[in-house]
Amino acid sequence: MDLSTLYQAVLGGEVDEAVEKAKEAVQSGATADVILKQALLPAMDEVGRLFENGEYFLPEMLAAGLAMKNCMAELAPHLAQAANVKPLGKVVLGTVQGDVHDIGKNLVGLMLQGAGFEVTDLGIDVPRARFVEAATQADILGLSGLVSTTIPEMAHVIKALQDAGVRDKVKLMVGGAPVTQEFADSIGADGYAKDAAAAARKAKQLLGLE
Ligand code: B1M
Repeated sequence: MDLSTLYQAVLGGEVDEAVEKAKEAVQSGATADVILKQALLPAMDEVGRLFENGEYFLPEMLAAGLAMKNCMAELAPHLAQAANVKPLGKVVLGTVQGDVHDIGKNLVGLMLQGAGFEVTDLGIDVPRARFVEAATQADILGLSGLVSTTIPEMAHVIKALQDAGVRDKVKLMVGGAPVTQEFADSIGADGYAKDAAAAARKAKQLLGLE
């Protein structure tokens, strides 16, 4: 299956065209994994590159992001088919305060669901108090951040958990493009995952299931 037209449609922010191509790709038998790896993720990387070079501006990045999100909605049922009936554990996910990126977080959520976790998504720009509130109902708290100026908020969330006396009740996983293992260690997170597949593996490890 030639996925280059899907790639081009996402890159160009042509939402309807992209969704159409994503549907065609699914119908032709391409797996969600292949569609992501060969078309959608490379398109987002290219958008980032063009933005960095000043060839794309916010509206183009927004349109491409929207196209990507709509395509992911087509893939979601294929990514989130959990094999287990009883959830492996509860994960609460959110993008930290000040940050509105959610495509990667949503993908992480889908992969976690696919791996058998129950996932609650708090959305974007989540105030630390919301994470603290959620901590008592979760086995794992997952923080996502995409901008280097917003990821320090992750340390503030940990401090807020400590201040509320609930830090030890929950495992904390962090991720997002500027996040590294070193950063995760430096703020005292329990785990870091580079991508959505790694996040599902890390969640199992954190709960001693792997
Ligand atoms: Co923005 N943006 N953006 N953006 N954006 C980036 C991140 C940037 C790298 C682009 C660039 O300059 N090359 C850059 C950040 C630079 C930096 O600080 N290092 C940037 C910037 C600067 C900005 C603004 C500040 C621009 C402005 O206003 N001047 C602004 C920020 C607004 C804010 O948050 N306050 C902004 C806005 C936007 C849009 C709204 C237009 C849109 C977001 C739409 C949306 O998310 N709904 C957008 C987009 C689309 C991007 C790029 C192009 C694509 C991001 C994406 O979805 N990638 C991005 C460039 C890039 O990434 N190459 C860029 C695909 C996604 C699947 O990958 O999100 O990395 P990712 O998620 C991965 C992993 O990181 C990991 O797993 C995911 C799946 O494999 N992961 C986790 C993520 N969360 C995890 C959590 C985990 C574990 C793993 O555990 C809990």
